[in-house]
Amino acid sequence: MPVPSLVIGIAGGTGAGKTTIAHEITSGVDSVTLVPLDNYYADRSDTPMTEREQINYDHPDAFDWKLLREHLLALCEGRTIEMPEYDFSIHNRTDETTTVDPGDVVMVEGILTLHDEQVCELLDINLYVETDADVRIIRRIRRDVIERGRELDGVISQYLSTVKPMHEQFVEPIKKEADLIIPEGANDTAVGLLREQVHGVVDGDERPF
Ligand code: UZR
Ligand code: MG
Repeated sequence: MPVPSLVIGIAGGTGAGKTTIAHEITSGVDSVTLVPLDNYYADRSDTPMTEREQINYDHPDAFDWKLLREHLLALCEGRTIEMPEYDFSIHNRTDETTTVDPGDVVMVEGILTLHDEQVCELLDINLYVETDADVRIIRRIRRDVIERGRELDGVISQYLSTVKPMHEQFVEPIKKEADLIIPEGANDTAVGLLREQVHGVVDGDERPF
């Protein structure tokens, strides 16, 4: 299988607009492989549910970096992977995996995408999406309460006890690893410029970076 033309990493706080940016800058590209960092939360099959509920999912240790490195390297070398599938309602991987082929563009997207040095080495473009904390918490509440059916009180206390402090400690400093910082999530100018570059590289133009 051909190797990807471009490998992009997108980091940034919860609710910053990472997933939206990932889709918008690659819209119109024929083959895109999205690698959500959420799918690389560590396997918790041996941890009881009551303990799983207490885990700090915003800390780098919550992720299976080894598997992500292996999978990203495989995709970069043109190999197919069996991607784990994550179920937020059980705070664990499901028993299913998805067979994922390397696309022309590969995008890794998640709060701490730029945390791991070896992952960063495989990326051509490192992006950090920066959106105000008030906007992010509103989006997070909307997503968790309306789409994921969680209790408002639980979402707020999780935000204050782990999401916010971990953001300040680990997510925010990741900006240093970024090539570009995109303000206010999916802003049209930044998305437009990135889309142009992505399409250019996919169409065989010389890389500007
Ligand atoms: P995004 N998360 C959960 O709420 N439950 C889990 O089982 C696993 C992760 C949350 C995680 C983080 N934190 O803020 C968010 N908490 O998913 C990252 N607490 O996802 O980048 O899509 O916002
Ligand atoms: Mg997202």
